[in-house]
Amino acid sequence: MTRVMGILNTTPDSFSDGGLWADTDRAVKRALEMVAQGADIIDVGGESTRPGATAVGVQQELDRVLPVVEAIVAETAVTVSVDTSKPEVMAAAVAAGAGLINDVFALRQAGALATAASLDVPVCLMHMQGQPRDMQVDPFYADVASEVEAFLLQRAQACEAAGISRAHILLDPGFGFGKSLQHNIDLFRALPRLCDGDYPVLVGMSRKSMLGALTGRPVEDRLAASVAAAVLAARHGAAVVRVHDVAETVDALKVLQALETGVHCSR
Ligand code: 7PM
Repeated sequence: MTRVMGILNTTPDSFSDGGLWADTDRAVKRALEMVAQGADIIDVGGESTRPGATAVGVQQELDRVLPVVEAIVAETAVTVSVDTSKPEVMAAAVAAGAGLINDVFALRQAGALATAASLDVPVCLMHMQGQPRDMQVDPFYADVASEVEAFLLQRAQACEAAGISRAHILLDPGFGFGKSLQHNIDLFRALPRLCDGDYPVLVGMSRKSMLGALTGRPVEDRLAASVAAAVLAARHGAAVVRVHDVAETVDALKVLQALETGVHCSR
């Protein structure tokens, strides 16, 4: 079955001022809740790489991410993913027990590729056109599916040349990262081909603006749209879906699995 990666935000809660400890405690509780709901991977991010986010310094990202990674690893057997582009954060998070590096820059930042290769954990390579600050200004492709695939295969080659084993590479088309609504749709429809290649594919569409554009709903009302997208991505061959709503996605994937294969888990 397609595995579920739960998204964990470690940015400070703007409504409370309990400081780093309170933010860490809240994030760890949310991670444990997603594990109980069936998440296979918890993606811990310090927001430095989010589109439109203000850049976060290395120390600040370490302060947010490391205590959370340490606590999740101490309390569960779940795979912890670190969502970062900074080599210092990759190294420290893996030393703290993280088992996957999720980099929206696909290890293109200085030092990232060599550091990731030295850490011997799987890596997720995501496609993005441009930089988070300006990527949605005027995205252009002659053929989005072919260009994204070519980029991802080129980054996978660079990883293998740096010593990362083929079995440790995941590819991600990067929905919403330098793509118009039509680009995202065209890319999604090409998923069966991408997923049929040599690498497992991760798909992240949860609550994204393309789902807002398709449904007319604000971000807090995109649950049904997100679950529908996750199910169809799984149907197209995605190995992992990255989601906010773990319980609902796990239910939907169980139904897909049972109705498609005839095999159901009796409980
Ligand atoms: C604002 C806009 C905040 C967009 C957060 C986001 C992906 C990712 C993100 C993805 C992988 C979000 C995005 N998206 N990593 N990180 N794939 N591998 O919606 O699609 O979570 S940040």
